[in-house]
Amino acid sequence: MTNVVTAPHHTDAGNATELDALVIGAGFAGLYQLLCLRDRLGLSVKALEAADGVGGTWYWNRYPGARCDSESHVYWYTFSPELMREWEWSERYPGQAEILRYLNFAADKFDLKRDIQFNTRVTAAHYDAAANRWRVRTDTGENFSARFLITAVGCLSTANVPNIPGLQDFKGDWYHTGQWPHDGVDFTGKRVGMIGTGSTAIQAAPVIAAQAKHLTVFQRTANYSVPARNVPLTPEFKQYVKQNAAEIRALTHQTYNGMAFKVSEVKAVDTPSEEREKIYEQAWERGGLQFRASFQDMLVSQEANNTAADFIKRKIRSIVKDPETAAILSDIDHPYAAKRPPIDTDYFETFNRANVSLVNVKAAPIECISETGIRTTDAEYPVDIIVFATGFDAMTGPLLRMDIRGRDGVALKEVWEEGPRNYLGLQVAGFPNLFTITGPGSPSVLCNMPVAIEQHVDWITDCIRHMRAQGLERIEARPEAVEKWVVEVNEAAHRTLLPRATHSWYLGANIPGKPRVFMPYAGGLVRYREICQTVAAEGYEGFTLS
Ligand code: N01
Repeated sequence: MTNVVTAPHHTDAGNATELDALVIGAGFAGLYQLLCLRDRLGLSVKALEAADGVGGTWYWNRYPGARCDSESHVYWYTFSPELMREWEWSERYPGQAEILRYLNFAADKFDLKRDIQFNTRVTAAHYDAAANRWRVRTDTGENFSARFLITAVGCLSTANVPNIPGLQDFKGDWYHTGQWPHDGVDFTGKRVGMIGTGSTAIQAAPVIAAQAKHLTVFQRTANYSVPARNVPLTPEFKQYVKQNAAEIRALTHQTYNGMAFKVSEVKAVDTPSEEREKIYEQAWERGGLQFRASFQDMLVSQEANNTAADFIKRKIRSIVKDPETAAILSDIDHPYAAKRPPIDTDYFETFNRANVSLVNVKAAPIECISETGIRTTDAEYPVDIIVFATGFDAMTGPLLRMDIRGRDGVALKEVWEEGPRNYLGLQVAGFPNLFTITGPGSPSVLCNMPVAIEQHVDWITDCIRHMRAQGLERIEARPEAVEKWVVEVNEAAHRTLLPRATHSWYLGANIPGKPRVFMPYAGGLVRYREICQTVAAEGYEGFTLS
């Protein structure tokens, strides 16, 4: 840690709303945390939410084609058998609007909205050591004071609009996919330029192309994608989910990433090529993220990974008719699934449409945005609408945009200057009673998020219950436990091929100036859950409680 600054604490706490706990955010994580603290522990608690409704990610990401990559029967809360019985998904992968309906349904069922203050963004949270309370300030000018502060701010909620010169002069309309207008965007008759080829762009491109006059996709880094094969759920499958909800839940607790499929025990490198091809072909037909579970060694052996990468690249070249476009799309420079692997509905097929073109901005980078279009170093592309599918300042971004300060006014920004440092992804040394749900250093984005979220919320709730039972008022990660955990997170990542995608947002590489640190914990949810359970069982080892 360098340049520790001391800042004044909030002292104007006189008019503050006093609470036992404050939750920041009302998405999947915030809603469940609010419920646990209020209804299970009986605390006075409030959630503050910047949006005017619940939903988090699914409130903001309303871009065309927005849909979850996890299958619906594992993308929900599992803490309430009743809720699982009452809700029924309609498709294999739930769409944005349906997930938002679901989260509203859950919030209403448990009467959570009465304790959520909407249209309220937390701007600062300072720890007051003398009072052992968090002093929280909002953009509405209100003050709150709470013993426990829990961030449920999401991992991908700080939109990244790249700083491309000229944007302010653009005469058309532009949108970031993560801040999409609620009444939609009409692309009819429009020339659209979309920047980016991540999961978002891959979902959006086919839908935009179907409506726009012309879609130009600006690709910097070519990306893999596997067909999603989305379908409406049959009555039989819905029945199966209802009858087996508990077993499905149990399975998601036994897998590396909280999905309901296990990774094959077979190694790609030990499988004859004909047999391997057959397995990939079946996985391609089945569709979805399960493709990466085809072989045990896919994410740890470059040789094994090459077999998957080659298979997908051949698929791209067989789908895309124009050889030059196919070559640019399949010129992928990182191991398969080392960046978050997208799944799609007709993404590569979209490039066979007469109204779609691809621009390789690795070869000729975007230079600026003019009044009428996007200019690269070798051409100008006139567009009426620009869609920034350019991702997020992931994981640390949503935390660091708040002015969070711990003991002695030390800013989280300073402590994390060289990358996130915490214990179990749950607590930062010097920031007592602050918990970060699915923060960096936890499995989070490498998992099916609701499973990772429930694990964190349950752990935090149990911890606070324990403290109250023991008459304890403060929990704080020990610096030496943080040191060890940072090493563990780093080593877990390097046991895999994940850090080899050097431009991925897992590493913070998409944000200029952001430290290159592999942020999520890659050791798997099963191992992580065990570690967290052991820590709690052994009296919260690595934490100081007082
Ligand atoms: O963002 P990304 P995303 N000039 O960062 C490009 C989740 N998600 O919104 O790779 C030109 O992956 C950038 O290029 P490069 C999921 O976890 C989930 O697509 O940096 N291009 C890249 O192509 C996902 O991983 C679902 O070279 C620029 C793209 O923009 C995460 O959200 C659906 C650029 C950004 O890709 C983020 O996905 C969608 C520039 N200046 C997303 N700046 C589900 O289904 C950036 N790019 C649940």
